[in-house]
Amino acid sequence: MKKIRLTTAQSLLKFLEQQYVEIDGIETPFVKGVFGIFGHGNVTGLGEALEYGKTSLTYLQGHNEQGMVHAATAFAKASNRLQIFACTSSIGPGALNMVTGAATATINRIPVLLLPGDIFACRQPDPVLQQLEVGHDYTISVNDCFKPVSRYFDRILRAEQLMQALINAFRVLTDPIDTGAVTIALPQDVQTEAYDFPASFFDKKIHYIDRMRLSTRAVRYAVDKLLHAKNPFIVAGGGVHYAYASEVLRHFSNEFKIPVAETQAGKSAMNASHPMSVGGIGVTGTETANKLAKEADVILVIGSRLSDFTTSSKSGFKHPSLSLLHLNISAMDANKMDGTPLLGDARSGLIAIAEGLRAHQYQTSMHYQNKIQSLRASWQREIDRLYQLPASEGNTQTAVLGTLNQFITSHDIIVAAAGSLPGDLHRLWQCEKAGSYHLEYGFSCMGYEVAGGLGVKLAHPQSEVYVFVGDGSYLMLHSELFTAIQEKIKINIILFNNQGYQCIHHLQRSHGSQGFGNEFRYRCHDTKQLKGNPIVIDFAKYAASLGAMTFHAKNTQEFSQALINARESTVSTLIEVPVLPGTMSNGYDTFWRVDVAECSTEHKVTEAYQQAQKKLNEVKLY
Ligand SMILES: Cc1ncc(C[n+]2csc(CCOP(=O)(O)OP(=O)(O)O)c2C)c(N)n1
Ligand SMILES: [Mg+2]
Repeated sequence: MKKIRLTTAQSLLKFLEQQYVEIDGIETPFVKGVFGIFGHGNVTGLGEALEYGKTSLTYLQGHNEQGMVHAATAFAKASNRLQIFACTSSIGPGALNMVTGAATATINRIPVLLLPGDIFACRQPDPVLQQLEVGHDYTISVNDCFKPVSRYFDRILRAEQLMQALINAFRVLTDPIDTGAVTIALPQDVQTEAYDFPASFFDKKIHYIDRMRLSTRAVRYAVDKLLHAKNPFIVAGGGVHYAYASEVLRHFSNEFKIPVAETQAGKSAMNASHPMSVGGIGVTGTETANKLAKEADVILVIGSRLSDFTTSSKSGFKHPSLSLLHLNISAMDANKMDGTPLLGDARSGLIAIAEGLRAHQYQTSMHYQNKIQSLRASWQREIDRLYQLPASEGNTQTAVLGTLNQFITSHDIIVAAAGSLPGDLHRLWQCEKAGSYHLEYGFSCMGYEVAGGLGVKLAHPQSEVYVFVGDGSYLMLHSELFTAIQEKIKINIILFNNQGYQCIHHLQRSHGSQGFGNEFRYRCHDTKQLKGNPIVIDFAKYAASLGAMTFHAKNTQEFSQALINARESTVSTLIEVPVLPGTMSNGYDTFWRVDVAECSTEHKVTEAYQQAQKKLNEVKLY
């Protein structure tokens, strides 16, 4: 047997280069590169392998470990999970900074390979700098925190273990059902140890992503349910994108005249101008979608995790004899809310169901179609109203979005994650091209936005990328803006400055609070609360100091000009727009369960509690 003598770190990189995925006959090299921040625990291990190993993998320097994992996650999501980045960190805090990123990837079912450094396997330098000492169990290190947030976890205690670990890691990373963060903890001594690896371990390997076809029984069942439906309704989730089913779905809904609503992950599967597109569903959904969902007798959920935001905390689907069908490759998702699983991928499943419906020349009634059109028209009027909402004292958030929606083209990609923007975008944003809307709303992780913009741009260098971010999220984490500047990878940041965590401020005030702890104000001496003057942060100056081209845009005119200048810029840009707090849009025909204190000295809280209790009666229990 031919052998190659390499360190664990060197062999790991050599293996990564040889992994490919293939879907529908198209082959893609799976690992694009490695993000890293060095320290003890990786600099002399993986660091040496990256420097001298003649690897073809791109190395990018990260600037916050969480940020680099978000960038890697956004890259993989924007690559439809066909390409990933690995992330290497030092031990201790460097490693743990990746845990939130790991959870974000896992919850959104996005592959990312994490390679945290770990304490010495030989245990001789003990305790090493940054080592957690667990007196009762010496097998534990901080990296055990990755276990619940990883879809696969391993720790390499001997070089030869790497082979089995990597085979498992790539099984999970390339599995569309099971994918998420994969963590291979690499003790710092083992990274540097050499082993005679069999040469065959480094042969090219293709991971085939075969489409899961619906059984004929399942197709018959779905067709029969839809044929007997009066008000059928489709919910399109992220699975539609991953299965490349957007075109098929657009044809399907048009042919049978079935309305399609989208989850945050599914949005842009339909084009907004499509006559059967009814926009976002659920807590952040449109009035059209939520009204239709309430009355639908058959709901076909395609590729969705069916989170509480989608189901309006299980109060959104109200038909007394509702049939809930799940077209999904994941049995876990397909059984949610006691629905009927249709196990198959979105594209082949829709094609099979369409054949069955076509044979019966099925279409929904004219009455239903007219209703859809009239709801669509009234929602368009609401979008127009919100997109032009004036305010004498400044900009409303929805009007700023209106300007953006007009300026941004279908070749551009928008990125957002947390705060009040995801709600407004899900409700109002009109997109035409699949993949032009990139929202991280599984974890809604503040700090994803800027890093996510970098990841999306790495996947789509030809597109102009626009990051929409609140001041709170930006303050929390924007380190990868520096990475974008360093790498001359241009992203555009639109920073909505409303001086606080305003969506939470809004949420608490609608549940009996006077407003507490959410605005960016100085502490007030009298009340001892954060009720003093607002704190003015010059975000444009702050980003300019990193090398970005920046703009302050006080009004629509300045904003429109800044957008034109930003588009022409070759370096990353940041446009800071002041927006009035509380000018986000509200919910339409929906409910989000946020439990309220059962007893309180404040009567507004007890009132809110009573109201919430009433609403709970509408929630279906499973
Ligand atoms: C990492 C993280 N911490 C806390 C939260 C809870 N949270 C959700 S939105 C939000 C405030 C966001 O503020 P900002 O980015 O300024 O957006 P705005 O609500 O003002 O539009 C908070 C604290 C979160 N989603 N993620
Ligand atoms: Mg804010």
